Amino acid sequence: MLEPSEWFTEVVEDEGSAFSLRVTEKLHEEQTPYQLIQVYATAGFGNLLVIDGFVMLTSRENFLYHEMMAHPALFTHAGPRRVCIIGGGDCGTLREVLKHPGVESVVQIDIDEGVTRVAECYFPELTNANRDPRARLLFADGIRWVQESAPASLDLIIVDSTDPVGPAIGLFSGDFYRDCLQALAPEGILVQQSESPLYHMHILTDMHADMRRAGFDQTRTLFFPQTVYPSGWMSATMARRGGAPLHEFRIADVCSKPFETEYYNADIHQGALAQPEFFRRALTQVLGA
Ligand code: AG3
Repeated sequence: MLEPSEWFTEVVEDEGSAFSLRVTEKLHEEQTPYQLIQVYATAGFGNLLVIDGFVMLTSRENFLYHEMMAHPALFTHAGPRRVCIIGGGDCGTLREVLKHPGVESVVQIDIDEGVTRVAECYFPELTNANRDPRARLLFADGIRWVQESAPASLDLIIVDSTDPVGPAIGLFSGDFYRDCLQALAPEGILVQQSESPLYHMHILTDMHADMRRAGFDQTRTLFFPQTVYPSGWMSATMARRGGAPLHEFRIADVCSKPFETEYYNADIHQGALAQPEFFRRALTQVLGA
């Protein structure tokens, strides 16, 4: 028998599944005005960040998610200079974006300052680029910030949020996508974490449909493994109005990128663009041919 107190478990009731990590110590617990933040030390995955009972990241594998939230979109855009990250308080996505020398400014807007303070303490490898003069950290409502941002002032908007429950719910909506579109410059790209293709097809198809209705005429989902989120399979969805097709990217620049990654490279990017059959069928049904 497992001793339950030694394991952190995230249960997905609807799917009859769960994922557990053996924990050795609870390092932190804090109820912020927005959510419950917990940090555990684990036996095999380094530190574990949990928000409202959902696994956010571990020291060991967060490169998978953070690299795939940042680099494919950055290398799809012809020359991204002005980037904003909605959510992302742990700063893992920010760190990846700052690796791009062509990026001139990154504004990160997370509603909960508590996440960043906890990351500074327990995941310093994610926050150690924060003093980069190109980075600006705001703790505010990202939906309002995008609404109020100057038209055509951004090249890339990355939505690195929690699941579409709690504070993140408004980030999965047509109104938010419309505001993103007005904030994006021509050729600008929106990329958003879009959950598991195995467990959350409805979130994915709704997202594509809502993005199209908001005025983006191209949407494209990237698939990648994610070892600690429900089902182990994750996705991110890009949207753009006009511009080159979203399955084209600066492959030569990826091959000669002046920085290191753990997972991302040109083959991975190409592979992440491959569309599973069930996914293709579901999208055709929702969007038409
Ligand atoms: N953002 C995506 C979290 C999704 C996890 N869902 C879950 N465990 N049910 C993570 C933030 C990392 N920067």
